[in-house]
Parts: sequence; structure tokens; C-alpha cells
Amino acid sequence: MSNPLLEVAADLLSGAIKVVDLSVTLKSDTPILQLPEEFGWKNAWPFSMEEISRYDERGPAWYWNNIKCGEHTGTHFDAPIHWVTGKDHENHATDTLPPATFVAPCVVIDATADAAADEDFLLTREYLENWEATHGQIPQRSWVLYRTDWSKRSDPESFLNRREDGNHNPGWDPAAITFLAEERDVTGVGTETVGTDAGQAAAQDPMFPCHNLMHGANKCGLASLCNLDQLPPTGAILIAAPLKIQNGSGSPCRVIALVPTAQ
Ligand code: 23J
Ligand code: MN
Repeated sequence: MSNPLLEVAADLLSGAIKVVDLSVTLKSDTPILQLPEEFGWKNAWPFSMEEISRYDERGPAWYWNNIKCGEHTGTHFDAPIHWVTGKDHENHATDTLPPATFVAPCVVIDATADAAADEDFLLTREYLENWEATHGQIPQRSWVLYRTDWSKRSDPESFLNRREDGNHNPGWDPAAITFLAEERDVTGVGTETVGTDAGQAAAQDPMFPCHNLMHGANKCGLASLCNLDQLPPTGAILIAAPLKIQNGSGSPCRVIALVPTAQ
């Protein structure tokens, strides 16, 4: 009888498998989504922290904080219940999703050049098919990570890229999402941008197509990822587990990848 995890443990020890952190730091200026005016009557809280004690008169031997933020803050998980199209699925919230959802292979679609040339670039089904012609079919259950190097915009202003007509960042053509959800049966998609959809996605048909179609198919999302440039196009394993918030629509989460150092 063999235990394949013992090999993983040995490879982690030797460095044959490395662990890459795909998460941003949560701090008060971590960029958060601002929705278009017509939806903006109530907004998500930015991250904030209040010290309870720090080895002082408030608590001589302990340091701890209160924290406050919206569910969709920083590097975070979108559960299917987040969208109206996903509201009737079973086990579709942060506390009820099957835990197997949180460990899955990942592929990385490098659209860096396209995003640099066009900040409103929309990734199409044809783009994915071309990727598959080089790298092979996207495996079932995969997380599909959309690399744009958007996370390298370290200034929140340029990351959100907000203008009078709304946000500008790359996103998806609806047919690409339908392809991934229906024909590849992925776990979900992950982006480097503040949300999984384009900045201008309120004007797409359907509006916010990644949210609408992914969650409609009971799939998940990851947003505000970083360090995708440290991942191979295929062959890594992603671990992304949201907090177990009762009936939660998502949560900040620490997303990490297991990456083979030599292939
Ligand atoms: C609510 C409405 C639109 C969007 C979002 C949330 C997100 O991006 C999110 O974090 O889920 S686009
Ligand atoms: Mn979200």
C-alpha cells in the first residue's frame, strides 16, 4: 500500500515542490471595488483594524486586533451564492461548499501582452482554444487563472483605474465563461483584478458575465490574486479555502499554489 502524500511531504522538505503565495496583504488601503453609480447606494467596507491590546495595560502578555471588512476584500473567494443566478444551487455558500472545492489543479492563461495593449481586453473562447492547442485541454475541476500582471499596479489608483465612465480592467467575453463552465467543468476562474469581471462589465450582455455565468453554473471565483508570474501554465495545485462564514457569499482568503520546481 502506498501513500502518495508521503511523496508530497518529502518533496516539500527537499524543495522539489515549492509553495507560492498568490495573496495580497490586507491593509487599510487594499483596493476594493466601487460599483457604478446606479448600484452604489451601499458599499463594501474597506479593511480596517483596531488594536485590542499589545503586551500592555490592556493585556500584558498578548497582542490581538479587531478587524472589519467586506466579504469581497483583497484576495478573496466568490461562492456561487454571490450571484442571483447561483442562488438556488445546493451547498453554494462559504460554509456549505464541499471542501474538495478548495484543493484543485490550476492552469494559467497568460494574457499579459493583450492586457498591456488594451486595458479593457476581453478574453474569448477562441483565445482559450488557442491556449489549449499549445498546452493541452484544461482539466476538469481546474481553477483557470487569468494572468494580466494587473497585480503589479501597486498604486491603488492605477489598479482600480477608475475614470468618469467607471473602472477599466480586463475581463471576459461571455462565451469564454460558458466554455469553461459547461465544456470544461472547471472549479472556477481567478483574476488579478479587483473582481473577476471586466471594469466595464456592467455594460456587457449579460451584465457581469463572469459572475452571472460562472455562479449560474455553480462555479466559484477568485479575485485580486498576485504572483501568477511564478506559476507554470499547467501542473500546479491551488489551495483556496474561504472562511466558514454561515451563508457567506465569499471571504478574504489566503490562496497558495504548490508548484513543482523542475519539470
Ligand atoms: C458585486 C457586484 C459586481 C461585482 C462584484 C461584486 C465583484 O467583483 C466581487 O467582488 O464579487 S463585479
Ligand atoms: Mn468577489
